[in-house]
Amino acid sequence: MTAGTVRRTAAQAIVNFLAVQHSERDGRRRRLIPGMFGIFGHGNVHGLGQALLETDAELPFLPARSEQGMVHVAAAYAKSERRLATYACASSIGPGATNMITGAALATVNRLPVLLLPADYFARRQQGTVLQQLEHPTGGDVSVNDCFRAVSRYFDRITHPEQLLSALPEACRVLTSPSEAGAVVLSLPQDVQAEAYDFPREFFEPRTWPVLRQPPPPEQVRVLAELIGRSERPVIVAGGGVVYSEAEDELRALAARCGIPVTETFAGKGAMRSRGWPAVGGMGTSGNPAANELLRTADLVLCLGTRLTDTQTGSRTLFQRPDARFVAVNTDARDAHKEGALPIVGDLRETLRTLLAVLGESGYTTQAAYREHALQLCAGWEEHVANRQPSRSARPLSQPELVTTLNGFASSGDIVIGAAGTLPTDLLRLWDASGGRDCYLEFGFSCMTHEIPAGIGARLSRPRGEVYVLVGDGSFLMNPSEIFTAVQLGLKITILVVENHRFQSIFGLQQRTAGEGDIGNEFVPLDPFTGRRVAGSLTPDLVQIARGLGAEACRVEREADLLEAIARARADTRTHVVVVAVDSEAPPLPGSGAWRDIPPAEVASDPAAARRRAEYLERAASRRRHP
Ligand SMILES: Cc1ncc(C[n+]2csc(CCOP(=O)(O)OP(=O)(O)O)c2C)c(N)n1
Repeated sequence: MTAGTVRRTAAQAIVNFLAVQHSERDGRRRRLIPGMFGIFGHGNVHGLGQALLETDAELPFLPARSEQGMVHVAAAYAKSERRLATYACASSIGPGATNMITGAALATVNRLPVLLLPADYFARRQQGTVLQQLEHPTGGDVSVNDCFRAVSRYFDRITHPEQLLSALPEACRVLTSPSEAGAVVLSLPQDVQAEAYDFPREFFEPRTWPVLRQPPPPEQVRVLAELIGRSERPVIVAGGGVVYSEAEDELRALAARCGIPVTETFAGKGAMRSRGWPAVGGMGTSGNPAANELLRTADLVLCLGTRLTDTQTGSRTLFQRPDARFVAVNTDARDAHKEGALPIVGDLRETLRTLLAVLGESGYTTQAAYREHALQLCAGWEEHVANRQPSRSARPLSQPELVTTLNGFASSGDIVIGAAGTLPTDLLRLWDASGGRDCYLEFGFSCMTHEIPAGIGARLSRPRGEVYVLVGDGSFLMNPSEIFTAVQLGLKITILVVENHRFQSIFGLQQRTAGEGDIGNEFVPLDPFTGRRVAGSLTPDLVQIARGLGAEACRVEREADLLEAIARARADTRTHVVVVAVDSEAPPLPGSGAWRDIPPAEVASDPAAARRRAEYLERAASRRRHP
C-alpha cells in the first residue's frame, strides 16, 4: 500500500463507495443508496457478500425472495423518493442475474433509477466453463449479462478493480440525472470481485451529487405563453415528471390562474392532489370520458413530463383537431419532441415557475364558456362515480366498489399501489387522491408481480401511513413470495387481492380481439394434451398462501366485512392480506371513449372476425398523423 491509498477488493470498494454517496436537490441532502438488496450464490457470496460482512452494515443489507422482486422494491422506493434515492440490488451469476432483467426494464421504461450489481463469469477464464455459464457460440466475451444492455441506461463490465474509479462515479451520475435515470448495471465477474487494488483514499470520501434543475430556454417559455394566450381550448396533461420534479404546487397554480383543465396519466396520477375542477381526472383508454372529450377538442395540449404512450393518446386517435398544437416540457429531449410538440427541455418546476411569471403579466385566462363546458363534462362523469358508491346490501362488491370503499376508508398519508390488469384503470378513474391519499400506478411497463414488492419499496420510503397494495389474483399467483420479505423485515403492508378467478383484463381483450375459447385467461381445469376445458372448477386458496408466507389473512365478499378487515389491518403492525371475492359479472364503468390499437386478425374462420377487423380499420383511420 502506498501513501494516500487504501487497499480494497473491488467488492469492498463498491460497498465503501456507495455507503458515502448522497444526492442533493433544493438544499436537501440524503443518502443516494441507503442499502443493498441481494441474493447470494457462488458468483457473489465470496465477493460482495464478504465485503458487506467486512464493512459491518455501512451499507445495510436486506434480503428478498426473488431477484426480480428486489428490483421492483428499489424502483418503487425511487419513485416514492422522487428519484433522489434508490437501492442497490446484487445477484449471483446466471439465473440470478437474468431474473433482474425484467426489473431493469421496468425501471428504465419508467425512468426510475435502480443500481443493479449482477455477478458475471470469470474475467480470466482459467477455470474452463463454470456453473451457470452460457457459452455463446460466436462471442467469447458475451455473457447472459449482456441482455442488460437493452434495458439499462448505463452498463459496464468491471474486468479490473481500478475501472471502478470511473465506473462508480458514472453510475451515480446517471442515477441522479433527471434526463437519464433508469437501470444502471455494473456487471461484476466473480474473480474481479475478490481482487484488490490500491484505491486513492479520497475516492471513499463522502460525495454529494447535485440533482440539477435545468432551467428552460426563456425564449421557448415566452413562445409557450403566447400559445396559451391565443388558445381557446387548452388542456394540460400531467405526467410522472410532475411528481419527480415536485411541481405539484406550480401545476395547480397554473391551472387555477389560467382556468386550464388538467388531466393525469398513470404516472402522473394524483399530481393535482385534488378532484374536481380544474382536475378532470385520468386520460386515454383507461381514463374518463370527460377528460377525453376535452382532449378530443383541445387546440393546445400542454404535455408536462409525460411519455405519451398509446394508452394515453388512444394510439394517436384521441387528439382530433387538425390544428391542435402540442407543447411538451420534459427533461428528456425525446419525450419533449413527441407528437411534433414545441419542445421545452428543462426541469418542470423551473419551467412552470418561469411560465407563471411570464403569464402573470398577461392576466390570461380561458373563457367562462369553456370552463363551464369542462365543468359540465366533469359533473356528468362524477355523477356516474357517485352513483356507484357501494350499496349497503348483502351482495358481493364489484371491483370499482372495492376501490371506492378503500378510498373512503384511506386517510392522509396513506398510499395505494396498482400495476397490472384492470386495477390500474379503476384506480386511475376512481381514486380520489385529495386529502393526502396518494396513488402510485406503474403502467409504463405494467408488470405483473410489481405490486407487492412496490408496497415494500413505498413502506421503506414512508414509515407512517398505511401502504395498500391492490393486486389481481393472477398477478398474486405469479409471485406472492415477497410477502415473506415484508414479514421478515417487519415492513407492514396491507395487500388486497381481487379474486375474480381469471385474467379479467386479458379475458376481456381476448373477447374483443381474438374470440371465445380457452387460452389460459380463466382459472379453469384444462386437459394438458388438448388445452381444452374439462369438468370441474378451481379455487386456489389465496388465504392459505398468504398465511403460509407469514401474513395475517382473511377472505371477504361484502362491504361491511371489507371495512372490518381493513380496520383490523390498520390497527395492527403486521402485514395483512385481504382476499376480496368480487362480483366479476357486475356491470363495468362506462367506457372512456378512447381507443387503443390492438389489431384483430385480417383472416379468420370465426364469422365475427370480419366485423371486428372492419371496426378496427374504421377506428384506426382516425389516427392522427403528426409531423
Ligand atoms: C409479467 C407480465 N406478464 C404478462 C402480462 C400481460 N397481462 C397483463 S394483465 C394480465 C392479467 C392480470 O390478471 P390479474 O392480476 O388477475 O388482474 P385482472 O386482469 O383480473 O384485473 C396479463 C397476463 C403482464 N402485464 N405482465
